[in-house]
Amino acid sequence: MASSLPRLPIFEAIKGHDSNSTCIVHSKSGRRFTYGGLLGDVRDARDRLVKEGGGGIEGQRIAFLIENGYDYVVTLLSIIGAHSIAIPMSPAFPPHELQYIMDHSQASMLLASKKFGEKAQQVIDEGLEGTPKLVKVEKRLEGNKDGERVELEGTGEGMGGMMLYTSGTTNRPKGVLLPTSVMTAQATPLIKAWNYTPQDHLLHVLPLHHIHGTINAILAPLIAGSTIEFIFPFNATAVWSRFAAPFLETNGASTNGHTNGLSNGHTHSSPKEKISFFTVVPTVYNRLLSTFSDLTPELQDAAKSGISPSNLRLNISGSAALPTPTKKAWTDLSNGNVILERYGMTEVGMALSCGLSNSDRVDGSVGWPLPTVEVRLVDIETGEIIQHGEETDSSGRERDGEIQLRGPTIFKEYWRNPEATAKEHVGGEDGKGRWFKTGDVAVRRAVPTAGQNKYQADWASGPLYFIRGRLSSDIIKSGGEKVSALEVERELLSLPQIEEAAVVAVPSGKWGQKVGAVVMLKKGMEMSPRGNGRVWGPLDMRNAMKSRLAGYKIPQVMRVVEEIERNAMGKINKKVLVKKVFVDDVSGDEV
Ligand code: MLC
Repeated sequence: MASSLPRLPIFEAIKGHDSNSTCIVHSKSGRRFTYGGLLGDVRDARDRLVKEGGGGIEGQRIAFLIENGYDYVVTLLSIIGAHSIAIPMSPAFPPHELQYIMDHSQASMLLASKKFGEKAQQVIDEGLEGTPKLVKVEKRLEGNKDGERVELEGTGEGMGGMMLYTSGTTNRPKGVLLPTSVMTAQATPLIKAWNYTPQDHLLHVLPLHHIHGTINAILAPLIAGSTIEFIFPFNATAVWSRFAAPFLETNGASTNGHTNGLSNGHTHSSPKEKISFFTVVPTVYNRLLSTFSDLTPELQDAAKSGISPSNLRLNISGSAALPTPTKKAWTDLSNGNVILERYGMTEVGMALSCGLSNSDRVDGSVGWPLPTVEVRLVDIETGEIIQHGEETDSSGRERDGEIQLRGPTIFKEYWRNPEATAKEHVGGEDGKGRWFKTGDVAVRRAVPTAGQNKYQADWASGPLYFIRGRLSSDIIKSGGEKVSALEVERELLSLPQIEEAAVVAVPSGKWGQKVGAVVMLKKGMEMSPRGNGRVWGPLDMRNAMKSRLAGYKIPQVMRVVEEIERNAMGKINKKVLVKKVFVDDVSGDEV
């Protein structure tokens, strides 16, 4: 059996780390895995994959459903190690959505842990277009003992990578292909910008089918040699307890007072290292802030120490705009820890980030272009490139521009969708390559107190970027999840009760935005099938959508109207519609 892995930067980095240092911790069980064992496990898993695939599986798409933890990391890396394309899927999605991903990607295998074996079987049973092989992934209770013997060979790059499905301005999610070279290019600037080191201990609470949870919070820390500790699903009390753990008087035991005696005879004590790195979405900060007062006074004190700047060295927020009151409340609670904001997207990884020094974590700003990322703003009114120094118009107003990006961090293509790939890019007139059109709008503004730390961060200087919104009102960001209004409309229209539907972003304190639906019912279908003489309403809609869409995509609010207004072109003005129809909901769930 082959004993080598390809010479990819991620494997070179892992091989270079202290083999005894911890790469992964499972927070709940206290189970730990070292860098030394990781490569051996990746190699063995890769060998098994190749065998299951019957030989050359280079370039093949391999989907997987595995819980957050060591087995997920080994699986992801083993697929890359086979030069195949890894498709991490969300176990929270209904089979219907997973089936779409399997079919669209033409995946040749579906790997599943024991926990998600049944779900994987359901996906296969849905009747897929192809005949992917279902492969069971055994749980690893400890790391490989043979890790240091793994050799790296060859030139590395091949046809492998990762593909993430993301919603946008089309009615079906798109597969964003990130070759291994792009994955590395996305991860390495973060190590420089955020100074990831082997001393960092990251608390990981995010889903693992997104760029935030994978590139920022797995690949970058692994390349840097940091420790990643998983708690999933996110649970505010568990996270508070974990921040507090190193600072509780009753040390030497877990926060609930005991160690975990495991059935296999191993005893793992609850992790006690202080958390130095935390990267999440605004909704998670909101949840933590709103649950803090439920903690006991002892836990509150310890948790406050845990998130104070001298312990939690870096708290990052991204994937959606961070409300200033949330940022401020966190700074107050943590005794001065300022949340760092950055801007990214599945297609580009991270593009802009504030700097490490507190004066560079500017309110409302997502900072500067990260190393290697080229950014330009294209005036949304005139179509001109906004040159440096021309950030305001003749009347002194700031010019809104679409963010366009290029460089080694940009994705290769939308899978099997050359039209969308072409549509979202614009040619580079200077011959240096095309630009990706993000669809996000920003202004550039100098802030005299920021960007003065060149010795620390040469990239964090000059005017900063401030996000203003999106070009398309068909993209909704709810709790850091991106939702395509068109995709939800498509599913609503498949219901026998619905004649017309418009899906809109309803402002929400809890989620940033929540998904709202305005619908017209079909004549004769106005009554709920559940009887009681009730009119078909939001509960019926949510029930009907459960098997079709992931929970966060299902409209949280719905209004039935007699008519949905359209302009002469037949288009719905969603900005007007949402104000008119959801007027009461605008601040309905402020935290
Ligand atoms: C869950 N629910 C949501 C939701 N998440 N509703 C709206 N928006 C969301 N984001 C619903 C569920 O369907 C469920 O409904 C109810 O809320 C409770 O669900 P839960 O499973 O208990 O989830 P919860 O703990 O509430 O999750 C909240 C969350 C999660 C914030 C922890 O949404 C999350 O992890 N978001 C992060 C997503 C992320 O990683 N984004 C990065 C994308 S990458 P019901 O009806 O069943 O009760 C990207 C690029 C970049 O954007 O720059 O980073």
